[in-house]
Order: sequence, then C-alpha cells, then structure tokens
Amino acid sequence: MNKITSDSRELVRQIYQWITGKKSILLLTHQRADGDAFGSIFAMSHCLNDMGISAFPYVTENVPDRYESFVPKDTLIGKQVDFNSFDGVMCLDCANKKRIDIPNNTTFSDLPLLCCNIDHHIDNSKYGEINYIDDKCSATTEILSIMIKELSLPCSPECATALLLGIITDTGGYRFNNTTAQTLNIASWLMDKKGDHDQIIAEMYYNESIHMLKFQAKLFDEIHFAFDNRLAYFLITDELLDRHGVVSEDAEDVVDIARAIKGVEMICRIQETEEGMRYSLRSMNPAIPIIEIAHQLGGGGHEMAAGALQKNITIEKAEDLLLTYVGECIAHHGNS
Ligand SMILES: [Mn+2]
Repeated sequence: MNKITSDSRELVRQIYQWITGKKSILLLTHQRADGDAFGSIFAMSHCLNDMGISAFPYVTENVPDRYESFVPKDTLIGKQVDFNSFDGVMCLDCANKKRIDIPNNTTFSDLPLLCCNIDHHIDNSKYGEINYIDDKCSATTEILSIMIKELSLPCSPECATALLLGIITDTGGYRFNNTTAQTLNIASWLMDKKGDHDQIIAEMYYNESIHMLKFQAKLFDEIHFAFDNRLAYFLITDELLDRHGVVSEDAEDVVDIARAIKGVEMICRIQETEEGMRYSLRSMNPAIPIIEIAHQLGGGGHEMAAGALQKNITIEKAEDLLLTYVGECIAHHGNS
C-alpha cells in the first residue's frame, strides 16, 4: 500500500529532524490559496501542535466562506507577524519564492527563517533548505499524508480532514487524471483517521448560491471555441462581472466547469484582474501538456493544470496570445 521510495524515506527523515529541532514554526502557502494550500497549512498546524511544537498558519487575505469551517483557531489572517518568535518556516504547495504569501509585505529574501519546502508542482524551484517535491502526488496534502503516516506523527480527525480537503479539491473530487491508486489509498487511510469526507464534499460541491449558478449559465452563453472545439475558453471582463453582480474571486473556479463538455481537450479562462490578465489553463488530453503554454505566458503549474499572469495587455491581445500558443502546441504535439 505504502509505496514510499528510499529517496522519499530519506527526505522524510530529514524533515523529521528539521521539525523536531524547532519550537515554533510559521506555515506559509501560495497567494490566493486554494483547497490544497489551506489544507496543507491547516493540517500541519494540527499535527505540529499535537507534537508539542507551536505552529501558526498564515494567510494575508480573508478565507473564502467555503473553507471557513476548516480554519484552525490559531490561524493568522492578515496580521503583522513577529518573525523573531519563530525558528523555522514551512512553505507548502508553493512552487517558487515569488508566489509565497508572506506576512508584513516582505519578500522571501527578507524572511529571517530557515525554510522547509514541501510541494507537488513539477516546476518547483527548490528554494528551501530542505525540499521535498513529488509531482506524482495529486496534492501537497497527499505528500504530507505519506510523511505523517511514514513517521507515525499525530493525525487527529481535524488534521485528517484538512489533508483530505487538499486531495479532494486538487483532484476535483477524484475526477482529474492526477488521481492514482496511491491517492485513493491515502484518502481511505485519512477516512480511517476520521477525516470528514462528507463535510468536505458538502462544502466544496453542494454549496453554490443560485446566483453563482446563474452566472455560470451566462458564461456558457458566451463561451468561445477554437481548433475544432478542442479548445474552449472564457473571456471574463470587469464589465461582465459587473453586469452579473459577481466579484472577481467568485469567477476564479469557473475554468473547470467546461470539463463537462464532450470533445473539449483544453480549457482556458482569461480574466481581467487588478494585477493584470490572469490565465487559468487545463488540459484533459495527456498528449498536450498545457504547462508549456503557461511557461510561454510567463507562468507555471502542473502539466495538466497551470496558470499565468500578464501585465498591461488587453483582453483582445490576451486572446490572440492564447490562440497562437495553443495552435503551436497542437502542431508540436500532433493529433494524438
Ligand atoms: Mn496543490
């Protein structure tokens, strides 16, 4: 069941030594956290606290409603942080220094703490003192579960629930092709540990306002197709959001709804945001690694799910770039 490799076992042992030498650990993740990001920092806070090490998850922005019930009481939300009160930082589910959600408006190089980096992004830049990167895992919480299991660390029901939250959200409820036998084995183990699967499914998938569902219906009215319908994409402007009374963050997850369309192999959402034009990219065809397009746009992520941000371009230009790069990608990878 537990197919941990000897390399991973060695890393896990190093992490154990790193952790147990600390009294207080700050837990960070990527900006605009998702279920795996929250799940990772929340789970490690439960686990470390139960080991007698004080640990504090940090996020700058308010936690979206659907994650509210999973937030541990010690979570630092948008607070000033005294770095001197910690002797280490764990960066979880975050591919590079630039994406880390760091307190006090500082940058990674200003952070006076040693870093343990645990992640499943294929393009992780290994910026930590210790780096445990496994892109074969569906979620960072899958890696953390393996580590917790391997080391027999405390895994309370709250910890197991947070770990399960990351796995369920990063696999789209076990539907994406990053779901492996190991993923399901770990999910089963977490349910044995009293992880609350029902609560997660209820909060993540049966909790949408009718307003949002009607907005999604409107988006399907305005969906675009290209390359014989192999690519489906949404262009989300401020004007469109205003017209439907939806805020920017609410539209962030809509890219995955187009997976349901028969014959579609690639999906993109291009959205106007305060920082610039944001691309979310998905591929359902293993022959087409969508991360290549994200890299061309200056972004990154996973082979089949990636993203990018481009500053100072119009939505028309953003659409042009998308169609150009997708066209090149299809030509390069053929019609398999
Ligand atoms: Mn993740």
